[in-house]
Amino acid sequence: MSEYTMKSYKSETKVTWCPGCGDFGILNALYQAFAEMGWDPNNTVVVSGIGCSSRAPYFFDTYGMHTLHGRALPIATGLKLARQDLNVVVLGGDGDAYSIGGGHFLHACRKNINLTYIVMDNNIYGLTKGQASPTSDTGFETNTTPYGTVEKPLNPVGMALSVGASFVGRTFAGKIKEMKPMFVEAFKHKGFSYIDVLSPCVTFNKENTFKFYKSVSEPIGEDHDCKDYMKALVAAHEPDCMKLGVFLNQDLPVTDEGIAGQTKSLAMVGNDAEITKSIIESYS
Ligand SMILES: Cc1ncc(C[n+]2csc(CCOP(=O)(O)OP(=O)(O)O)c2C)c(N)n1
Ligand code: SF4
Ligand SMILES: [Mg+2]
Repeated sequence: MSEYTMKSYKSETKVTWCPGCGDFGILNALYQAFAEMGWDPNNTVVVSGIGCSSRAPYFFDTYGMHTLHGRALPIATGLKLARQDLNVVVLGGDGDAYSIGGGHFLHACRKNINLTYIVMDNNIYGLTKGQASPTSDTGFETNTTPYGTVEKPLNPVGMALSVGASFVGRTFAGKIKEMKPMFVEAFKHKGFSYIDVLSPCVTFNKENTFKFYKSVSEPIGEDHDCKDYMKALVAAHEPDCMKLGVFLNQDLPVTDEGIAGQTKSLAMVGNDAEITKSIIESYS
């Protein structure tokens, strides 16, 4: 039995999200999932970028880093490479993840760093009061698209799969009971685990509501084989609905472990000063 409960991870900082925001449900499921993992708060770091959702580190009584817009993943990657013993969870929004942070997202998937990335996807920029994001639906009217966005939305689950993520899931903030076990599964996964959570912004997005997400989503189904990459791709591109569940969960080589192995063998061939000198010389 873990000595930690949900309360062990809750900070005293007041959660300033709007009443009814989908992010509340995700936060609660995360407290529960941390408790189930039995993670020591002193050994756990929540990293975020910028956005309403990215305020999350303040609400955890763990270590936290509220970083730069779109830069949570590279910072978390550096942290994990330096301190493999830490539990690293990255949180943020769809703008942070898929727009300004899009380049980092695809490389994090590819590199398979041993951390978890949970995106609170509300199809809008919430913090800056309602601009279209990469996941906004075509025709969606926002401050930046007053006549409706003409672009096709990004399919983040399909993208993560296509660039090599080893664990890919999607859930919905309205499914409180389903979020926690999926988060736990992602935390237990060795490598980069990524979950897109449909999370209504009740203030600036009147289209993608709890009712809307419920009507357009359905479970991926118990017969889905999450070791089968091609089946995961097909499910991610289902034209008529958004599938919810774990699309892919595969064991692939993990970069932070690989790098640790290389550093260890370098240390065996010479002392630190010689290695540093040779690195500096290679740049001159
Ligand atoms: C470099 C930089 N560009 C733009 C901004 C302004 N900005 C702050 S948050 C944000 C978008 C937030 O949207 P999202 O990541 O979806 O988070 P949400 O607020 O919806 O949870 C933007 C554009 C910024 N802070 N820094
Ligand atoms: S503006 Fe939207 S995303 Fe931000 S706290 Fe309010 S409901 Fe949530
Ligand atoms: Mg958003």
